[in-house]
Amino acid sequence: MSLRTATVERKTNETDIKISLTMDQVGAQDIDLHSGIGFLDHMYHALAKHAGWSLRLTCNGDLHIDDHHTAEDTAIALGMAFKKALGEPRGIKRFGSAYCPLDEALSRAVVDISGRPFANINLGLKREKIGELSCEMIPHVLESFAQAAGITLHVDVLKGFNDHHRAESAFKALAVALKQAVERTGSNDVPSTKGVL
Ligand SMILES: [Mn+2]
Repeated sequence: MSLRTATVERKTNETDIKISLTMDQVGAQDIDLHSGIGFLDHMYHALAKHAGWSLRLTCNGDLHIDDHHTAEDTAIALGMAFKKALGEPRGIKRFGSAYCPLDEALSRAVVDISGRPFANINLGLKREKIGELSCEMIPHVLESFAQAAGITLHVDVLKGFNDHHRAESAFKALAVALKQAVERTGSNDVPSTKGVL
């Protein structure tokens, strides 16, 4: 079985991003995140940790403007890395779903490694920002990831008073759902009635 790993470099006038992602980590996970936005690093850390990934990310973005390009572009680059690491989706479970709580908050994530990008994200955040990350960017990060990864993604925060908890439980649920969806079945089958994804 080959190790599913990818590196992505994505440079625009707004951001300069380098990512390395390993899905099938053997031994201790190596997670090192420097997006320039602390709370975004915290969310990507939760995602990597609970998906079982090793993930290194650096971003030199135009944070003197605001957080928008950095949040969006790191999510796109991460989605690209996910897709590249996964390669042709053969011999995987394809579907994944998970509920994750964080204290009073509870989130549900459902994924389909479908090859058809779609996201429906309902986080119900009420603050303007968490740390230096605008709350409006948090669902957009998940949408951008799904778009670039070519996956169908539904994420709903079902309960929770604290916005930090709501967001973090959503990323944890996504992590667990993704881990399940990319799990190897031991076959070499394309998990689709169409024979192609
Ligand atoms: Mn936290």
